[in-house]
Amino acid sequence: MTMRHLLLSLLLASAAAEPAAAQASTLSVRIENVSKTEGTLHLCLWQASTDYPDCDAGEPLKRGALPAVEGALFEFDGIAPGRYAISAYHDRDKDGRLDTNFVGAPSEPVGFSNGARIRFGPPKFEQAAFEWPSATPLVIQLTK
Ligand SMILES: [Ca+2]
Repeated sequence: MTMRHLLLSLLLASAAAEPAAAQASTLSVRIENVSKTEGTLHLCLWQASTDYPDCDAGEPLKRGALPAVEGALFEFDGIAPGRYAISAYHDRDKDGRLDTNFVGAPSEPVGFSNGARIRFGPPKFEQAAFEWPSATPLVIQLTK
């Protein structure tokens, strides 16, 4: 074995020994179009799930909450590379859930990653999905 081959073998061995978690990074997402600075912003980070985007009753990978303020930045720590989607809502009355009207449509502002929107129902995971790490900053626009 030549020195060059030995070095290459060592490099490959160390790369293979590297745990996948070492590539995990902090996923930052900015919430825009927050119309009122009262209440709480709720965020859910999902991997492919049929529960998407039900942040209250579903089982997301991670959840987060922070005070409602325009441009609020939330960070999900230790996110491995992969395909994800985020759902968010503004809990204006601070009752800890997304209020809905008589036809089941949200009566509090909601937002989805990838610019997905409600059209005759909530977006599917695939419509809101993005690849992490992302080359562009993640921004969610709330809409009522
Ligand atoms: Ca609420």
